[in-house]
Amino acid sequence: MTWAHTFESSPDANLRGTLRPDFHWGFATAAAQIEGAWNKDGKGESIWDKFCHTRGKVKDGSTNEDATRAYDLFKQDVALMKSFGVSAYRFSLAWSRIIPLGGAEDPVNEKGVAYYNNLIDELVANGITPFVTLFHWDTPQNLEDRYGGMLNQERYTPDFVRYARLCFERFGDRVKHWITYNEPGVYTLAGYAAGVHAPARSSFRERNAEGDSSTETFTVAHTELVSHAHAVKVYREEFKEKQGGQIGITLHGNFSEPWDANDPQDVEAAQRAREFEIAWFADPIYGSGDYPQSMREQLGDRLPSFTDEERALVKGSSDFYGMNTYTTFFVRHLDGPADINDHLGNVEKLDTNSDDKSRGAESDTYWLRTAPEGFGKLLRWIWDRYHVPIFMTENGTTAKGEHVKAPPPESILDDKFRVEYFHSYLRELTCAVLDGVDIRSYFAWTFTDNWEWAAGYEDRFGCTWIDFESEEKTRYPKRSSYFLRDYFGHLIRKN
Ligand code: GBH
Repeated sequence: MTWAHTFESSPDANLRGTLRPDFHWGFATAAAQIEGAWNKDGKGESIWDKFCHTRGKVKDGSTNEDATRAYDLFKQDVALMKSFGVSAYRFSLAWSRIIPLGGAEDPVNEKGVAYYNNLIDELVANGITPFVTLFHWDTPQNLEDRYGGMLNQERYTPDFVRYARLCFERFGDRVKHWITYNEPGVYTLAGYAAGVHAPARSSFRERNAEGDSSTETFTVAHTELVSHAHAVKVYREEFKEKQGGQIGITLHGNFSEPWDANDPQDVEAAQRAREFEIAWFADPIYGSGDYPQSMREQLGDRLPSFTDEERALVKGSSDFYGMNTYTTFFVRHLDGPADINDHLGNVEKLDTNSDDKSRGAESDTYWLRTAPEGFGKLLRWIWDRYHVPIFMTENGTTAKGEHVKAPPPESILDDKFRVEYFHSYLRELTCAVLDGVDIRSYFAWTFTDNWEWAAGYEDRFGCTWIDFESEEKTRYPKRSSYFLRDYFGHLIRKN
């Protein structure tokens, strides 16, 4: 089943050709969520392999041993993407597939390198531009065991830099768009503050045997920023000139709206929430060169300080702003001093505001609601504060009712809810472009249903439905794939 959409006699007619001819669109994925082959061809263990093999950690008890089998089926996947008319594909490399033990002195796994070479070649042969993320949360387990992973900035940084350099060397002749880290904030908040993601550390002993949410969270963030900057320095000094690519980081951030827009304390709280979530990483890179004042005030010495050398290295260390965003929350200020384990800026996150207005239609994921207006505001907030080109690197949704037995009926594949989500968000994106915001890509999250981390196979974010019961992980495109094809066909200017 395929679908075609036209926009000529719709309110979208006048948006035709609004996006630049070299605007990239496609899908984004992450290695640990799709590849499978978790221990095949020499791949080493990652912290997510360990996490999902630990009883009680993943909601449905599943592992990512097979996932969507993208490792085996990449040619089929590239062909499917091509049929959707994408111009680009954003995927991540599994560090422990390339360097099984992870460290700077550890051996390279040539079979792992070959897999990514084949994938990149297949993309290029099909006219699809690869956008490569070095790190999407899957730290080699051995580095965790050896010295505590990112808690040890001094030992971790050279290991990450060697991995990055190897990737530039081996893939940089064809890869011109590099992303160092995916969502460094989510990695540390979920892994070290809440303890619900790998490596599963926090102050909460009912959940995690070790950790300190009030300090480790910020230590790990600091390591991510500094190691990112070192990798970028290597790229700029040793590769950029001959390879001619760009390099940056992708930050996660939802928009925060005040619960009561007439209460100055809530207005301030919303700004503070954006700073804790976004400016935490973005100010050091694109702004003041230091953590936001609001964070320093609340966290004191628990927030690390940049040495002069680190500050100079981090500031300006991203050629673009990689943006992942999904939804909007209402936030209300809390009275009294912040909890020691607070990471939100002493606010409460709510689904409705003081007028009982909902933040948006419910998806199949508790935190995610369709909230396009906040997306439009977020784009302008980032543009006004940092003024760097924005690459949208993730955006998408789950939809209720997609847990059915294969083959999925047409009513399920006709995913109106997801189509409406994309349509409303892309209209906001286009309006922001018309207002002068420099936006250069859009990657939908995600290509196919996949292994959604600690939520297992329960959250289906794909624009293609997957039969996880079948040996071949049979792919069934949903209508949203064709909607994106047709809508971008309308929005992107043809020279
Ligand atoms: C992205 O992260 C990831 O990059 C991707 O791998 C993942 O599959 C995708 O989103 C979909 O989840 O504090 O209770 O409000 C998005 C990360 C997930 C971060 C939810 C904030 C907190 C929920 N977000 N999370 S809550």
